[in-house]
Amino acid sequence: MTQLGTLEELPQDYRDALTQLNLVPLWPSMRAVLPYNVPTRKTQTLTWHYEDVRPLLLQAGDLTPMEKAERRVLVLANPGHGLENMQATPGIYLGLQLILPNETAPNHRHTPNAVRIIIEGEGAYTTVNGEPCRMERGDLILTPSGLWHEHHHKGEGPIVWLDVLDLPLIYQLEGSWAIEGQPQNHTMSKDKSFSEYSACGIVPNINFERTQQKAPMLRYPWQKTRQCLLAMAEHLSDTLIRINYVNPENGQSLFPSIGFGAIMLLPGESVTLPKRTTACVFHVVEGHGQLRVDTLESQPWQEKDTFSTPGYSDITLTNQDPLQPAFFITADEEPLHTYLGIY
Ligand code: 1HN
Repeated sequence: MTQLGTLEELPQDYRDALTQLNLVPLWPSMRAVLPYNVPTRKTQTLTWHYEDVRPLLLQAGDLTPMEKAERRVLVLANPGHGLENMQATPGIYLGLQLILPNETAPNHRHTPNAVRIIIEGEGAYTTVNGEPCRMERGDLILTPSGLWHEHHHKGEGPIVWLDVLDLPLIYQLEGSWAIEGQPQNHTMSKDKSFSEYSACGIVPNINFERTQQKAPMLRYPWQKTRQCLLAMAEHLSDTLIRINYVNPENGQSLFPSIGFGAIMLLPGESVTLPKRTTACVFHVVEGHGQLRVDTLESQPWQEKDTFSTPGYSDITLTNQDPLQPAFFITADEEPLHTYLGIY
């Protein structure tokens, strides 16, 4: 392993001549972009504790009316990527969004894909291309690239959810843009998780068509995911209880850019996850415990917290409740890594 030449070793007039022509010598930066054995990761292991963020989010409700926000969000920005870049991981944006009773976040559509994970509140729904998706704790509501979406809140008290978008990726590709729209009309009374996709392996006998749509199912109710994890846990002892959310028509990830999943930890259980190349974010739906990443000091997590972890790291999750299981919803860049052949 030879020591590569540095910028400082080059004569100043040579460096100036390069700069003049928008040229950069590779060798001084070679190891920075191509380190040996393990990639450079800017993603820091970091927990956003909901009890810390919630008061500031509610304060935003007082400070900024919906008309001045369009979307009232506090972004969970990983400082490793620079706060202003709004990245939780290289390709994932996270934000906590607040809507107060009787407010509406106006209709628009855009190129980035989004999923909302509902954290608190009742009585809100997102209308996606005419399909009203009820929002309940732990549900995933999809607004795929290009689909109209607007949020309504008819309940009492605030509604808060976690937005997960592939915005950093689409923005870097210079492909991020939006269109405003008129308020939507509902084309059905409930979303398709109540009808076409209410049960695995069963479809309606009439008016059901296989579809090539990007996301045929827009709402993934938490209660179904939870039941599925509990049922798996009864049959699979000694394995990690983990599921992937998929498109019900083709079994692929919800988006090409971001994969979603859920994990269940048995009471008192501690698991080290299989090491993976992708960074990952975890949202705690239920439970409390500790997170350990590589040699870092353990960090506590509890219900409604969200944390990020870099790829190529050893992640150990411990459920510290002796009686209750813990549940997480996860988002990662696995689909992209697989597509690119780097997973
Ligand atoms: C967006 O459209 C929403 O529709 C939330 O609720 C967060 C962050 C960046 C760009 C678009 C939403 C967003 C966003």
